[in-house]
Amino acid sequence: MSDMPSDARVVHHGVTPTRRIPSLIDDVRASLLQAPRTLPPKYFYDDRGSQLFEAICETPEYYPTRTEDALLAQASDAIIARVAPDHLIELGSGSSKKTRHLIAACHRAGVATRYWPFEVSSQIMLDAADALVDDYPWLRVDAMSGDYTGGLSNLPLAEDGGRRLFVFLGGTLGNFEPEAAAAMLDEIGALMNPGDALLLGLDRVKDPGVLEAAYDDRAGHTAAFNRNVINVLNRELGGDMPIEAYGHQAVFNEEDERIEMWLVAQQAHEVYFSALDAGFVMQAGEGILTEISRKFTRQTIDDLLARCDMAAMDHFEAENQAYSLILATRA
Ligand code: AVJ
Repeated sequence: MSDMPSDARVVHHGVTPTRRIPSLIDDVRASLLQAPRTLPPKYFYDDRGSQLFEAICETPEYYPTRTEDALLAQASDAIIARVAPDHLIELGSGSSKKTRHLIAACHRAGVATRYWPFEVSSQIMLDAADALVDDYPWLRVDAMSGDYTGGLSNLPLAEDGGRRLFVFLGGTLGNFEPEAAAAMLDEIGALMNPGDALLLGLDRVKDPGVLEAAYDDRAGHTAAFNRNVINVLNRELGGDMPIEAYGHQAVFNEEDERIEMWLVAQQAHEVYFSALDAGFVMQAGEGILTEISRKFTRQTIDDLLARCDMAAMDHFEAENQAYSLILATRA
């Protein structure tokens, strides 16, 4: 595989949303000022929140990240042998730590793929891209900055007929309600030509005790991660939400097969946001749903794919069916 001059090897693209992405003020007006109170989980990830998430991934209880990483290390050669992608397009690539398994497999197989990370935190993405092109002299990275909840149809993907492998890891699709998850897969499907594939990482249903512990680790990182969103609201909206008045709760909702993270008011209090010139009264015991993390079975995975005209061509499972990597194609 021919080496490329370094300077052309990381290209940075800004991606314009195809639809308006609600602002924090929009989301607070729409879903926090009145009951039932919810907040989209994307607001967890300020600098402190991202640090806390890294700490969560190191806890003994939170198994998804390390389990997916180990499964990728095992399955990457088979995935690359099956797809041999000309383009590897990743949604929410973060630090691309896990994707390295796929790029290393391309290297071993002599597949000179082109890597297209799509990430909202540009600096993390560009730093990862620089490290990758240092390690793989043949690799070109087209780093796309933007928010995938704003739509995918503006992605500047090469229209060269090359085979595409879309990658969506981390179980993040589990944070979407069923409708939104299907809409997301439909958008990815619209960019898939015959022979293209999607690699999806999804967490599996298991013992509720194991699941609840994974979202309420003994070190308290998840509780701090959850409560940190109050700091985000107060800082960004000039709020006076009393963080000490909120407890962290993680419950496995058996009916919907999902973890629910809640901030629960320990005592009644008023909240006011100067940026909105509005507020609300929290009752003692009242909760704010700050994240859902859906857990899947083989059946619910196949149902979700079928609903989006996709089907699994390969399904890699971790030990005890603890986690799944699905290689899907358009049906
Ligand atoms: C990274 C979004 C997949 O839902 O498991 C970790 C985030 N929340 N602990 C998940 C998270 C609480 C995580 N995702």
